[in-house]
Amino acid sequence: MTTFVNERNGVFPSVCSLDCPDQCGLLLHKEDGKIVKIDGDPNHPVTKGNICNKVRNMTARIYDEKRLQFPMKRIGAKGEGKFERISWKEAIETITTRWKELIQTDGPESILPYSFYGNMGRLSAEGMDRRFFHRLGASQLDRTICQSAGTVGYNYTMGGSLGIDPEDTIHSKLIIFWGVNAVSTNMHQVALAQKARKNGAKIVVIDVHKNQTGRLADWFIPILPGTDTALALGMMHILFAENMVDSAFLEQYTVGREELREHVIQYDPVTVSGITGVPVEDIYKLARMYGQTPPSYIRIGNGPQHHDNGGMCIRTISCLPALTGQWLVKGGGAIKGNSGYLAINTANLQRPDLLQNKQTRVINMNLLGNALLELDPPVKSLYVYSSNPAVVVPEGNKVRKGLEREDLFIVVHDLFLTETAKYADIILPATSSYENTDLYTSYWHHYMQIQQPVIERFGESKSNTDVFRLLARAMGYDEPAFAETDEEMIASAIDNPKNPYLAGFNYEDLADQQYLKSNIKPLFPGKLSTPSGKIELYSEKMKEDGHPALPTYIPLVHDGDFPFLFIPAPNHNFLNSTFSNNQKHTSLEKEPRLHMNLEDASSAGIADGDHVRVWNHRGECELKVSVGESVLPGVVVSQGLWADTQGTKQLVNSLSPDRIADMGGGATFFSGRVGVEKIR
Ligand SMILES: Nc1nc2c(c(=O)[nH]1)N[C@H]1C(S)=C(S)[C@@H](COP(=O)(O)OP(=O)(O)OC[C@H]3O[C@@H](n4cnc5c(=O)[nH]c(N)nc54)[C@H](O)[C@@H]3O)O[C@H]1N2
Ligand SMILES: Nc1nc2c(c(=O)[nH]1)N[C@H]1C(S)=C(S)[C@@H](COP(=O)(O)OP(=O)(O)OC[C@H]3O[C@@H](n4cnc5c(=O)[nH]c(N)nc54)[C@H](O)[C@@H]3O)O[C@H]1N2
Ligand code: SF4
Ligand SMILES: [Mo]
Repeated sequence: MTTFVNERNGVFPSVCSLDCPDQCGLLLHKEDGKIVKIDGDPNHPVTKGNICNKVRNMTARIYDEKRLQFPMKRIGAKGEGKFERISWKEAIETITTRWKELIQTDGPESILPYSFYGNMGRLSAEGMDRRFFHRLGASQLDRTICQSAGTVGYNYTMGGSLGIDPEDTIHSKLIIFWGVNAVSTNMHQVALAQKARKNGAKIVVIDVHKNQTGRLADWFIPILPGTDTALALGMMHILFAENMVDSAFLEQYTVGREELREHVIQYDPVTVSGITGVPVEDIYKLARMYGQTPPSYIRIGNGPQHHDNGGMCIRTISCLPALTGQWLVKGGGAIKGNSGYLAINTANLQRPDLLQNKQTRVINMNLLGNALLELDPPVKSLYVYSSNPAVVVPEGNKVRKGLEREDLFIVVHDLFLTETAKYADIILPATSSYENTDLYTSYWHHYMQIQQPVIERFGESKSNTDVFRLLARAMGYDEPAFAETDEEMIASAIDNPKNPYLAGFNYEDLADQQYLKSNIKPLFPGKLSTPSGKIELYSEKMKEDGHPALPTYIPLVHDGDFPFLFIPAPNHNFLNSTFSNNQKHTSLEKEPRLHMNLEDASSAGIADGDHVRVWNHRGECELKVSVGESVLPGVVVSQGLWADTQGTKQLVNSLSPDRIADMGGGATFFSGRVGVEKIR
């Protein structure tokens, strides 16, 4: 095992553990045992030494005086935030004693793990934890909060999370950022696009908000939320009508081209303009640009799929490159997500066999509020790690009401006393990723990376894998799966005979080289994992699953008679709710804002800088308004998951719906409606 912990001074390789597609290579500068500076690793083939401000300022977070150092137990009311130090021994005993009782009285499914990718390390996020809860027979969590609707939609068309190599996008001549705030959320894609632009490429941004990404576009196209499917269908209408499709590609590599050609006749530009708010002439201009500018590349973002109709939307957009045959051109095609290339051996890692074929219930993480308040038989214990559900989950008021339940035994493992941790009975301190060994696989670029521990564990903090090893021992689980070291877990996870892109990968090479690129090859010529082996413009499978077989625009669900569609998107200096409790990062971000169109503001008597109440049938927030032209009339946008700095008044998820998207059990954060009024 390699570790740099004992070296007091020097520069050590690392990888960014945050849930961000770029997964940068880092260099940690150590002085006297502490990290004093974090840089990008110039040797990383894609991220090339550049990193974002969030992580440049990461030392302010990992050495924040608020960081948790010891296990604690609650001594105040739930949510109040009063705790007292206890030992690890007492913490583990309290947890496992309660769980053993619950297993006797209520059964193992009364226990629910709740986690996401607060640390993208595969061992931390889905390793020993999964083994443990499988062995216990706990309720299973369906981890649907992020990209699942879009992933399922993309898979109907393309058969897997496979796009192009982002390194090839420097060859693109047209780059469409479609519902992705790439300047904040995928900065190295922007750097590649800028390179392409120097060679003459045009950058088009399609978004509901002219944010920093829209501002750098050659052409920004504002669109009404939840209507992108219609825009893509309008483009198809014109591509077919004006014969800009690649018939040879369609014939060889797709199914359903004739059905699609007939089907899109109804999506004429006038109709599509009425739905999307995009002017007719712009729909023509976009379609012609797309049809006549090879190589064209679409970076498909998470925004359009966080809607009621999000799965179908991504399914539809992902048909476009096939129409123009872009998959055969270097720098042409799309990326929604690329995790398929680095797919590891999850059976080895997560050991679902430890469930012994028990059919335990599965709970959609977007429905946490319902799960805690309404489920029968009830959830009696919640174990939260690598996630902050009190802030990030839709219908936040329901979630927090559920967390308040006196009979719910809550454990939270985190680096900080998050909003969620305030409700815990037991709090466990977590290490930062720089203190652990872990395996990282990007969902955008094609590199696998390793983290070896660089600094000592902070206080008495422990990694996710170590906590689950302790819990397993205290529960009396003696399977060898719980004795494996982190290195053994990485080695067996990399060994995935089912994934040809990882052929030949092994632990030794990874530890030695730090970065390993998957053995990618172009998708075409080749056979996809769709039922037909081709790109499915028409999908029989979708019909079986209850969806229209052809790409179809389905309007958002009616969400009450409130005048505005409310888009609570991520911001630049936080990562979801991470950093919202670090002074350095909040001061960079200043304060949460509500962006509102000038027309709407004037008719409501609201001026720039006013404080407004934003409300609906789910809850309310108080925000400061930015009046301008960055959103269309009828749309309001707030960026960032601000933690509770002023009571619950800035928790935007108090307003977002917990309806489930059309596919993948996905979230619909951006399909809620609100009213806005000035606070006098
Ligand atoms: N700085 C920063 N980086 C991050 C994150 C963060 O919080 N902050 N979060 C990370 C995570 S977990 C993820 S999943 C990714 C997400 O990153 P992105 O893929 O960029 O997704 P979002 O930021 O959710 O939304 C992208 C854009 O979609 C727009 N949008 C909303 N609804 C619609 C619509 O109906 N149509 C169109 N065309 N646009 C729409 C929003 O205005 C926003 O600009 O970023 C990761 N990186
Ligand atoms: N309104 C609105 N809500 C959203 C979104 C949105 O765009 N708008 N985006 C959604 C999306 S895409 C996502 S992915 C989710 C993300 O939601 P979460 O996964 O909850 O993400 P974070 O808020 O970053 O919280 C991660 C937590 O994990 C902790 N953590 C970090 N590393 C470790 C570790 O190694 N061990 C343990 N035990 N803890 C650790 C951090 O300190 C932090 O408190 O939010 C969703 N919520
Ligand atoms: S958050 Fe993203 S851009 Fe910033 S250092 Fe991490 S991987 Fe790189
Ligand atoms: Mo996400």
